[in-house]
Amino acid sequence: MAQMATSSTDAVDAVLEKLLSVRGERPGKQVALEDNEIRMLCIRAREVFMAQPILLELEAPIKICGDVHGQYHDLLRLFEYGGFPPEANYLFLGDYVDRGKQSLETICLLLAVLLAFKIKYPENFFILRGNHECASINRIYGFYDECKRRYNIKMWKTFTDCFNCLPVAAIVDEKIFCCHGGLSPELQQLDQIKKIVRPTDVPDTGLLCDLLWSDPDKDMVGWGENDRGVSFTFGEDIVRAPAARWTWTWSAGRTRSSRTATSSSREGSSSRSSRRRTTAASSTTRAA
Ligand SMILES: [Mn+2]
Repeated sequence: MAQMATSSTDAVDAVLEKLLSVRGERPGKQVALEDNEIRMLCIRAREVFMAQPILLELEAPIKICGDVHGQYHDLLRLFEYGGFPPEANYLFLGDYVDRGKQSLETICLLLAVLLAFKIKYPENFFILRGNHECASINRIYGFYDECKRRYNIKMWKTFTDCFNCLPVAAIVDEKIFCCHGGLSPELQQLDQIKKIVRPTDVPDTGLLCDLLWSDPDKDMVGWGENDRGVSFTFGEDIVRAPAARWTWTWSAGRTRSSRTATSSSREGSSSRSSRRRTTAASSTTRAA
């Protein structure tokens, strides 16, 4: 017990080692973490999130990654390709759980990396909240079932407490705005994001909902209906309007929320997954 208390970093390292032990193994190979190891990750990561701003201010160079959705072996390959932290800096844009078969390994690896490098490399690794880091969504799309099948319902609730504290947006080098979904008709200035109080569920409407749910539409002018039944779509003119004040480009990770679950054996799919859509709008200049 005394050992647990004094060596929490060692505990994270031990979890990290277990999670990485399946590198190079067949996709689908599971990692058996202890119930208390996962709980430790959730509780400590929650503390880290609450100590961070809800709107992260980051510096380039940083690799920005879209949805992983429980495809753990794709995540491992992504790190192999881009460099394992802290060799490269990363910002993940949300949607770690649901759809794929290994949501638990996926979110645990991301939390373990976050914790392992927090002290030594505090500016190297960040994760944002996606619309699936929300109890009412991941109750339905796979994560709840995986928690219940492999551990227990209490574990799912522990993750919910952690997800409710995730940061929701980031700005890289004061000009690249990043979030899981997109813009909001309510978003007039970035300070509004900083005023969102955590822990929080994702509401059905409003600024937080839009940051996680809205979609760009190149054929749209202004704001439009979203066929997800949640939030809005928006056109290029909407991206350019706040850019007049903020001088930004814009990057979002997003996938459809009504498609079927996927196989975990998606070798070769990492860089061209139709389920990972990372958009970088063109740079705009500050208006006079
Ligand atoms: Mn998604």
